[in-house]
Amino acid sequence: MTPAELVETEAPAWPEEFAARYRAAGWWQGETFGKMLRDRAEAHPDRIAVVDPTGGSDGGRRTWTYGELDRRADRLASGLVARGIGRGDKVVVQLPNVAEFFEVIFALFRIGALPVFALPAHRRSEIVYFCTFTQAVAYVIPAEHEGFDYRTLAAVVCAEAPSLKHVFVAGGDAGYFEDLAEVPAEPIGLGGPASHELAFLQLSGGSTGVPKLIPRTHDDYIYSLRGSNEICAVNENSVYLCVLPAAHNFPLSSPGSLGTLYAGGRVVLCPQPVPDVAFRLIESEGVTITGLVPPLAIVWTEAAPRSAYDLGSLEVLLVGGAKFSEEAARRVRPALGCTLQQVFGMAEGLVNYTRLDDPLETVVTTQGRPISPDDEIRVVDDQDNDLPIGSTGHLLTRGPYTIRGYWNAPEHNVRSFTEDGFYRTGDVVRLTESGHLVVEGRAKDQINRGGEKIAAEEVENHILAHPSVHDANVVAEADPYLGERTCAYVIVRPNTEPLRAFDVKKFVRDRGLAAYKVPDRVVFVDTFPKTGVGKVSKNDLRTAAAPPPGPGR
Ligand code: OOB
Repeated sequence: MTPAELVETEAPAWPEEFAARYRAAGWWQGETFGKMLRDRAEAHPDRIAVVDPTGGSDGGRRTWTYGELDRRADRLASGLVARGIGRGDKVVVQLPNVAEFFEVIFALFRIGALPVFALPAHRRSEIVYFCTFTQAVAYVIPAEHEGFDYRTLAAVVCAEAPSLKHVFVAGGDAGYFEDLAEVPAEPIGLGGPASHELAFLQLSGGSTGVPKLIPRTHDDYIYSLRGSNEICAVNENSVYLCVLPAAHNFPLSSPGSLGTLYAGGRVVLCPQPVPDVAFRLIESEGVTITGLVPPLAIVWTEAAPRSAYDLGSLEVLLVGGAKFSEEAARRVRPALGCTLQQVFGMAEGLVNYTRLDDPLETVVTTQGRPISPDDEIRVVDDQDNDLPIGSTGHLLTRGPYTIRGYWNAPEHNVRSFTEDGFYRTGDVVRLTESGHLVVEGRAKDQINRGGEKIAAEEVENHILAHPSVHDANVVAEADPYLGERTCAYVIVRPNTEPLRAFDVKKFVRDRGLAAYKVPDRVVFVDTFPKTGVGKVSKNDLRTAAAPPPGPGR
């Protein structure tokens, strides 16, 4: 099978009857990302598309117009094709918030090669998995970021992922690898993908041992951008500050940097999320809209009244990724002077927003309502029976930008989707009379650490690899800043070396797991509480984790 054919078969598509409906309704308009950038560049070549405040050769401000981003994408695409990268090939992209992120992804979109979006925090364990699972042919990294040398990581990854033929380094000394700046070549005509084909693979927050990959098409993702732009009033005058890691679905598309580029607006990349850096950029770049996870929103809200920077240009603050408390939500406008929009979204698709004209009570007490009239929402009990409005239950959803299955994961798909194609979100919600959703909890075995998702099973598997560990369970415990943090309960094997919490954390870190997945607290126990049928009761462990951190920390 050719890579292009694989693209069609590895990802469950929408049944034709649904696809036809979504086209007829005007949700899917046959646009691709490659064409979208070309159209904007032709319409307004000199308008600024991307501002990278520290990306210049002297570390100063660098801007790319739409015309320049378009030319760069064409030239890079051509150079990548010359290196054998073609349609359907996977390329793991692990870049921080730098302008090259957009050059790389639009070049790949033009070729019809698929970016696999990794986060800067990912390390050997995650990256090797993404590369081997997708048979990626290339890996794009910065030389260094936040004191970490990605070239060293790439050397290890290359040794373990034989499919990798290229490592491209964006910015800094490429060392043993290829400098991304030397790849571009004279543009060649590229056919590009069709709008119903896959655009990229996004990462799922995950609740299983290894992360699942989310196949998004041009049609479905661009619809989510258009819908988000309308709801958040993003237009050509918008200036979006990309604070969260650019590859994450929230800052990428809700409405995020891609929504802003779709609208012909300006994306400003924020190198660090701290108020001092972000507030300076809001003032100097005239930022109108940005998106934050709740812990950052709280820090910004506390810092703003004392800040000397003028935040007057900021019109909208989106907060999502984890539950934003009503109390914190109420403080946004008084402190930052802007309108709050809560966002409850998922990389698998469905995104809910409170609307700009919703009453304040709705904005501070709900997580919004879906983008599309064709987003189908079901709230069900444990047996999949629909519950009346106002009852709390499991959220199932289906719609024009929600995937019908994970990439290349038939056995997971049976569990994660109903037979008629509803995605089991794992979220426990309540629907209000006005059609807004309130997130009440979670049924999936995941920790939401301030918006960063951690699959308990993935961490447990790493802890279990320790020779002195008999058994391990990882659960969420309350954290005043992050909302949740991780607590690992560990049973040590008899007659082995004594273990300290530090040893467990170091062991997990040394196995190449992203730092945010390393347990915040490790507690040694003799047994785990059991449910009536003899399974480990994670609920009881969560309750046990409730007291403030003790000596195990
Ligand atoms: C966003 O996407 P993911 O894929 O990292 O995580 C999705 C999960 C949801 O299933 C839910 O459990 C949780 O994150 N979540 C929220 C939430 N927003 C996301 N839980 C409570 N309240 C919220 N407002 O996190 C994401 C994707 C697009 C836009 C916004 C967030």
